[in-house]
Amino acid sequence: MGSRKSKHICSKTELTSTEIAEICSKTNLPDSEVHRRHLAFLEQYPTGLITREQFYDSLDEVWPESHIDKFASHLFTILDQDRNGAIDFIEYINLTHKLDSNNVNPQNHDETIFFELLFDMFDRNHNGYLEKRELKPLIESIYDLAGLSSHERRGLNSTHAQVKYLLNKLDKNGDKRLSKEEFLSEENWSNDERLGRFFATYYDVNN
Ligand SMILES: [Ca+2]
Ligand SMILES: [Ca+2]
Ligand SMILES: [Ca+2]
Repeated sequence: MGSRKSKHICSKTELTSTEIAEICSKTNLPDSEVHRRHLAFLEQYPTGLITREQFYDSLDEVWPESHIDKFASHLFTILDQDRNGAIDFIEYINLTHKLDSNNVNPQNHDETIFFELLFDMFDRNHNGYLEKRELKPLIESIYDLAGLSSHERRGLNSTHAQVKYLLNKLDKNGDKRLSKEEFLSEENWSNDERLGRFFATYYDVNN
């Protein structure tokens, strides 16, 4: 992981009318609501940008007992779509709106949207599949969030064993990678005690 410092810190406090129109069309929010959320965003982030450091701090507040660095780094990477080292309002609202509209909250156990987010976070080459090398950091991040010690990451719980198990259980068409459909299939998860336990690891952190 790179440094926590953002590369270019300037500011972005104004939205152009084109940007507002784009946000409205993407989120289906009326422009009055976009303005309201933008003002609230600026109140919290007066430069109009969330730096990497601020972002990590905000996750630290959500998961105070966890090692969030790797997870935060993955999440930051998918949010910072223009790769300028900071999250602006447009990048921010794309995600928060999606989360709001599905009423997602780890506490609500609304698994689908969270799993979808996980999928997008770890499909690093954006080919629509989770390959073995992408599943490894996914599992490590969940372990980090759960604060698992290295001692607890052995044997059946080793990353290697867990990747093998995930693929074995979820890869229904046998192409050695997980499509979004395979990854999100509720049937695959709910009937499997070990998978259930693995993701309970994540939920335990939040309860
Ligand atoms: Ca950005
Ligand atoms: Ca991929
Ligand atoms: Ca597959």
